[in-house]
Amino acid sequence: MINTEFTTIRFSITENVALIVLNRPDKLNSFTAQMHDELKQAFEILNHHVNLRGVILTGEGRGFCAGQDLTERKKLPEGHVHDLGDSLKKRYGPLIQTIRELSVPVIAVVNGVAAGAGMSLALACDLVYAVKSAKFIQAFSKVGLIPDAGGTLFLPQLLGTQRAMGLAFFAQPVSATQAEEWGLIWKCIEDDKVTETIEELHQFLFNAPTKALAATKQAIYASSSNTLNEQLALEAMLQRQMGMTKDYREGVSAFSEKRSPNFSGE
Ligand code: T3D
Repeated sequence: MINTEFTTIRFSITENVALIVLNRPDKLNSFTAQMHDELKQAFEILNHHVNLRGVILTGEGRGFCAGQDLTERKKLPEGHVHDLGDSLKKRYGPLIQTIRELSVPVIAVVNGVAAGAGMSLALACDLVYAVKSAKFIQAFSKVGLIPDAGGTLFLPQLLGTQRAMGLAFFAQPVSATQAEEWGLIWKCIEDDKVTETIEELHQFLFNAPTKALAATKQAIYASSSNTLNEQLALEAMLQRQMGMTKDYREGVSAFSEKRSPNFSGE
């Protein structure tokens, strides 16, 4: 087991499955510069970890993540402003891209409110589970901002233009059950099932055909900007690679031998 010491997150890798816990519960795990730095370091470790099988992301306490810590954006002396574009380019953008491009599944278990960039962070993950009491809030307009950290792409892709626009304009909370009905998230879970769900997802990721899931992720994300011909070509290229994996050979043998496959992620 790898357990790296951080302050604003907890980070561990067990059986090649990583768990990242956002850990500023008193401030609903809102993002600070330090949290961004620590997440960047954690994902660098993951990018170099051999035979990584997957990542689970959750939050400590009653919130998942309340977006940017607004106390870091206090009023500056006359003539000075915070360069939010710089913050997005240097911190939020790279984090979202890293999650999307990581070559293993990243699954969010949203344990409480996800607001602003905290909601975008959840939606950047490949699958989202959320406790029934969780709420998703596009809090940006309340502070005079636009949805960011990928929000203006994730929302219309998942919900269509009207719902995306309504949520962004009115910053109206969406319950986890509504989010599941709308297809914003994969599944709602009972509030007391966070630990159990994380354990089940750990087992799933540890036993999964990792390369196939990674290629699935790549193909599904590519589909939004591809033509059908391009997508068919991408599927052929990726399936050729899958046909050469140990997991494919194991899957076919297990089928023939009428037993469960024992995938190694190779
Ligand atoms: O700046 C850039 O780099 C650009 C990028 C921007 C990205 C963004 O995310 S902008 C949007 C920022 N987020 C928000 O505007 C959300 C602010 N928070 C809230 O609206 C509410 O806290 C919630 C609706 C999320 C939850 O409400 P509630 O009533 O359950 O909890 P609470 O009492 O408001 O919060 C609990 C504590 O967390 C409280 O601290 P205290 O008073 O007990 O010491 C509160 O101040 C703190 N907290 C919550 N969200 C933030 C926060 N502190 C700093 N920043 C926050 N975003």
